[in-house]
Amino acid sequence: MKHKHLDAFPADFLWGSASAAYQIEGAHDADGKGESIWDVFVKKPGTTFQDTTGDIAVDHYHRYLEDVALMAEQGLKAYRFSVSWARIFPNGKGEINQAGLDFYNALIDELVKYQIEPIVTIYHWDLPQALQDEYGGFESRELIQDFTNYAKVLFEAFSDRVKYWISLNEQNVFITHGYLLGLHPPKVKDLKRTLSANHIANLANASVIAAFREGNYPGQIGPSFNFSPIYALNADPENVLAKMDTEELMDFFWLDVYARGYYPRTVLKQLIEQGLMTEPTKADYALLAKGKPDFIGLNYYQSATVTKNDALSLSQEGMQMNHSGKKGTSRSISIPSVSKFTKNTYLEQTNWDWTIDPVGIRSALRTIESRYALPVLITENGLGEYDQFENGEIDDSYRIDYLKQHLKQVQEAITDGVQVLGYCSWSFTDLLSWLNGYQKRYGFVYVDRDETSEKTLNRYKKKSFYWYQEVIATNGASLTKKEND
Ligand code: BGP
Repeated sequence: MKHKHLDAFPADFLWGSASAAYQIEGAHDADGKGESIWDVFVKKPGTTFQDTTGDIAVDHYHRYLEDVALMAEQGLKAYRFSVSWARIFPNGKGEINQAGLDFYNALIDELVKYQIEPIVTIYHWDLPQALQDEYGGFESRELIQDFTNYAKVLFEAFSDRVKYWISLNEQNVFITHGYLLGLHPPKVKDLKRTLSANHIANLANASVIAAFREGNYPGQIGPSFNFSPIYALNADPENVLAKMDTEELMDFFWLDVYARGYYPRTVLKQLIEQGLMTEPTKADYALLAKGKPDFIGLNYYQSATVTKNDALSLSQEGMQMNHSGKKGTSRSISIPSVSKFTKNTYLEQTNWDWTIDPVGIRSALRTIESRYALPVLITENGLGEYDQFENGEIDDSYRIDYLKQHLKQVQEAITDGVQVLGYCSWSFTDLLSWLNGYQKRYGFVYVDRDETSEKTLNRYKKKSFYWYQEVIATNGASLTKKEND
């Protein structure tokens, strides 16, 4: 729909930015921290772009005061970060490492000092290696209790100052990349194991939310989901059906469980018939019912477009992801008997072949509203690009354009009637892009390092830093201001 006038952003809108522990902190073995599955995984040659690791990352662990001062200078209202489980419990459970709690307490205090709302992600992919070794991590139900105990420690320690919690970050990504595609730890490629680990992750997510409710902690909690709206290439009814099948499989397979407590029936039926899943038990359904979130965290980067696929098996060519930043080197996968992913000729792509689709964020917001009627906290959205540091300046006008187009669509969605609590860009400083090294930059703040050297790790404000500063100061009014006003 078209609006004559756009609603203003709510007065308490959380203008934020986001990060994750492994991607920024460094200090991988400092002050009693245990190893995570990422600490171990990245050391195997050939797993990441140019064998980059987060051992030092952008050294946020030692520079958080400087980073938070920059956030305050920009005027951020919220900062989303994750806690490294292995800093709190070096072995995943058992004895607490007080130094780990001290670090996050100090970070939270510093944010609160500047009236920046801390948004804490409890799990952003860095499982303690000890739990992977002991019982296979997400493949064992033992994980549910250990994850809940860890979360409770965070609730007890931080809920006097933290009002927004993210339970799991992108379960759909860490499970599919870790157990189906073999791209993330534990590097498994097995559909049945994927579905089993995924079910356990669902139960762990619900258990943590239930514990939050039982503890009567103030504030709100929900998972962050990597949501790609799915489009049919055209109005061929077979393609439209392929779109429905694909979104049930790729989006509602997770979102329905979070918000409704059960899997989409059509997907579950097929998986049970193929012997890939069993019907969850009554006890599992009871736990899932207790795990309803207060909001959905939306991580939005791109949409996807599909056509029907009559082929019953995977094509020999297989999927290929672009981790090098050489445009056009990715090859998308097809889902046997469901759909084939195809290029959307209306949309441009980044150098890493990610489709740029601002309207897609409005579609994602609208879908969450119409299907679940839950508020949304946008927990990630941003552009990974090469940045040039020239004469002490970084002109990232392309990032400004990307963020501006997306934020305008967020405002359209608010005007449509979607409840949007806030918007966190990805990311505040440049950081390690899991499999893509340091050259794929996302930040408002440039960090002087690359794949081969930590260099100075000095921070420099990009053009987008000042642009977002104005967006926040005007509560979004600058987004729709005429260029020559
Ligand atoms: C999301 C993750 C983030 C971040 C982002 C960008 O999936 O939650 O941690 O990495 O994507 O992705 P990438 O670093 O692969 O470009």
